Amino acid sequence: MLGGFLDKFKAGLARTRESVVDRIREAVGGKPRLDEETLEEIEEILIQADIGVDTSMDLIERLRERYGDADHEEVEQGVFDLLARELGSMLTVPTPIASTHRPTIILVVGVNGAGKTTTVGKLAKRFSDDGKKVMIAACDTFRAAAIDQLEIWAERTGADIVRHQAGADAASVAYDAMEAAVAQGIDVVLIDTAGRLHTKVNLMEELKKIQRVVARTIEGAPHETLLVLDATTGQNAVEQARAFHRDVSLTGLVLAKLDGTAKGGVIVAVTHELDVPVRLVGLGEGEDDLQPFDPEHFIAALLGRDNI
Ligand SMILES: Nc1nc2c(ncn2[C@@H]2O[C@H](COP(=O)(O)OP(=O)(O)O)[C@@H](O)[C@H]2O)c(=O)[nH]1
Ligand SMILES: [Mg+2]
Repeated sequence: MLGGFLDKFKAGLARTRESVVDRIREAVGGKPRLDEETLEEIEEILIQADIGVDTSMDLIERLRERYGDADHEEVEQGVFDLLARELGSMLTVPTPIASTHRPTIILVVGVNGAGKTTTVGKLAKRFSDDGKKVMIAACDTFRAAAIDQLEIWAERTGADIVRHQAGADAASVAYDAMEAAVAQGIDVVLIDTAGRLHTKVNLMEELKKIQRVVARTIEGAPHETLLVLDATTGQNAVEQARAFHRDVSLTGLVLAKLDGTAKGGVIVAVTHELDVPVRLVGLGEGEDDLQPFDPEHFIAALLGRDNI
């Protein structure tokens, strides 16, 4: 099973790995030490993988200390060992997304197209497979198509869905979902939300209103407020996360679309620059393509190793 997770990470991070590993190997290419030019090249490669400028500079400093002055054997292997170790000390294993409360309320937020609805669908699958009674609240009332998309996920995963007409007040959908969840003994309620509102309502205000409604109805809710970030947007993800965290106080990040991007290093940047942990990663569009973020797998996949 663990092998399967690692394979998914490896497949998902293939593009990032190709650009990082192959290019570092080329830059180091049998040299006995890392001269300034080589260090600069490696820094450039790390920054381009969206590991973040500060983090990349820290890593380069470590490499310079270790391999900058005298000649060494096996520099190439040493560089990857050092990167794996340093990244390992930066990334920590997150708390799993659990359903410890009954009902557990999980609010999913993020900008348009980030992967919110897909993440809600995948979470519904995960909890249903675990034998939990799952309900989905369709609080992206902005477009009818958004509600239909969620309906398909509900059908696929056997989850209940609470929906109103397009254009309805999102907070009232949330309220109805809370009442229904309590009445029906639901274990987990997943709240899907809109990513953009160009009407009179401001997105953050709407999300705060949903949080208030939920908090009034269920003790301690929402138990999780997860921000879904599109990994392909690289550094922009960090800015988005800051803005959402300021307004709706996040408990975790979901890095969606980690597959098919060469910017997978962004996980390191968000971890380094924010105090919100990456809890889950999306490694594809399928219902089983959501994985808990495992730093060891991530590093192994990023650097093309079997373990760190
Ligand atoms: N490759 C890939 N595509 C994803 C992933 N998550 C979401 N998507 C796709 O991204 C697009 C937008 O997703 P959606 O969930 O509708 O975004 P939302 O607007 O935030 O609700 C859809 O085509 C999804 O299939 C992922 O982890 N990997
Ligand atoms: Mg959506």
